[in-house]
Amino acid sequence: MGLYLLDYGAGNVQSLANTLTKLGHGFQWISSPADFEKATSLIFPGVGAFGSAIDGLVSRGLFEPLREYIASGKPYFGICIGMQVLFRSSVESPLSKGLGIIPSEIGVFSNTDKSVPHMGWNAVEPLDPEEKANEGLNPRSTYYFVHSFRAVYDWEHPEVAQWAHATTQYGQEVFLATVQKGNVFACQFHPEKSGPAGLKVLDAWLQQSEAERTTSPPTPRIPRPPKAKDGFTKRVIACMDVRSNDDGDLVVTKGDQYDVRERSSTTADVAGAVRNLGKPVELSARYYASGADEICFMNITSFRHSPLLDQPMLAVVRSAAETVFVPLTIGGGIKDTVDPDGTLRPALEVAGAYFRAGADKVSIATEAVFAVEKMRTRSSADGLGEGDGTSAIETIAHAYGRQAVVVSVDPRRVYVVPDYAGPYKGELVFGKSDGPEKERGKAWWYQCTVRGGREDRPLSVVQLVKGVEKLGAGEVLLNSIDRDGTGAGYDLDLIALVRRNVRIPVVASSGAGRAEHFVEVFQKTGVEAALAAGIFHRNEVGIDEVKVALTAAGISARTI
Ligand code: 1PR
Repeated sequence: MGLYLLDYGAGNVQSLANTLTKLGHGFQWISSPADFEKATSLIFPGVGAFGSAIDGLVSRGLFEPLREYIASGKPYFGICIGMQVLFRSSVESPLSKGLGIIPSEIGVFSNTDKSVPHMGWNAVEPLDPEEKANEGLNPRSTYYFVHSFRAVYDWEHPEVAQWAHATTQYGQEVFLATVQKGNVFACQFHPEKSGPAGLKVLDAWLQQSEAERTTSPPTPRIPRPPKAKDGFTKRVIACMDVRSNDDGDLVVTKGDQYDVRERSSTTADVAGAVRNLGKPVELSARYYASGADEICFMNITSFRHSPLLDQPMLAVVRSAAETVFVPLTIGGGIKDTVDPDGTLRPALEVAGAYFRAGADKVSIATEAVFAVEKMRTRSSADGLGEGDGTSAIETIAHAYGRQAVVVSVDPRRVYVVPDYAGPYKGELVFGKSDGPEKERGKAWWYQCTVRGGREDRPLSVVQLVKGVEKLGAGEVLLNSIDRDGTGAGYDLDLIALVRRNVRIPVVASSGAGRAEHFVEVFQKTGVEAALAAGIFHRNEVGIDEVKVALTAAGISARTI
């Protein structure tokens, strides 16, 4: 008897388990249909794509028992897809039928006025602030959302409006952030990834007695028009490049233009030891406490052979996820690998291992370049080529949803004469006459590299990002080898070029040296997020200082 969690075998459910442990609530997993009988409260942390969630429930024989559990009036808390499955259907997977408890359909965000997926921290506005059961929500807080599909708030449709509990605005669209009726409460955001504010939502529900969790709202709810409130914030991300040092310890390191070894003081061209800036799990806890909106770990020696069984980064993610309740991205080595016994581990399985360890997104660099090169050999009307369904991007996005797939880009400038007439002519950026000396009178394009900048490829950054967007990536993490570790500020030309060419969110990276650089990149390029490494590791600028600078400049940022 007691609290059960439902896992249908996809995505990061470990984070919810960690959150409940942190809050001091015991739980068990639903492992067979019979467990629904024993459950007196149920949380369903659905992640991934609507269709794979439904297929996962059906193939495990859990779909009907779940519907019966909810119909029996016992308390239910759904998260993300755990909310969407309550609906009749979703345009994401037209052939899959939902539970049909809420008589409406999940639609898709328009990307004409904003990037999609809706990825980041946004405000949640309870429709009736007086309602007793507002489930720990604070209209002054923000919560972490990551989804492309949403339930529109149709307040003139009474059968749906009676479920509406709180709304969120993204661009011009107002959608259901939470639904509640009788024994059912569900949220589109991830409380387990929404820092202290999210933990409060889960705790508020769990602190109620089981009888209180089944209390109906005033019936019928009074339909209310949506409240206009754009509470979407810009994200500030801390990134850790992780590798073994020469003693074999896993450390956070940091390069200058991707070179992570100290320069010998006597002979400048002799490479010294790998720079050691701290331990990954400890640093991630520090960044969480100081307000990082997301945390990334990059395994920067993944170009070496790295079998899944012998992957120390899995342990790093597992430990970090025990104390860090904001999204975690893991990059490096998301590719087909071979175990020492010869067993092939496809990229999908590698990614799955990271999701089960506690990662929310995986980041793919080298394999993304190869996938786009391959797709460009298959002709298509849009000139981008066609995927064949086998790339890491396609297989992972299909199973876990595109929001779980980030493509990390490692471009380098290639300077050319201004009247260059080569294949990248249409993508040239021209140096300003008052710009840095080496740029004056020159033009350049951005070339893709693989294996951490060790190899140049015949592909431009524009070709790459357009290609990965088509293959199914949900976000671009845009580094710059020229700016990495320099503290000279972000490469605004590069970032604006990429922002113009895709509709998915873009994370600016490489070169941040001061809090003002974050203000500048948000004001001048319109990206959704900015990432830094060195200045945070060396304690030169705090994440809290960056947030203060953003707020002072009128840019929305999450405060804790
Ligand atoms: O190719 O899919 O296995 O992924 C490898 C990943 O490791 C890629 O995302 C690649 O960017 C990263 N990587 C590989 N080698 C290095 C290196 O530094 N030698 N790190 C490396 C890339 C860039 C960012 C850094 C920002 C901000 N480092 O991670 O955090 O540039 O730094 P700053 O704020 O200090 O300027 P695959």
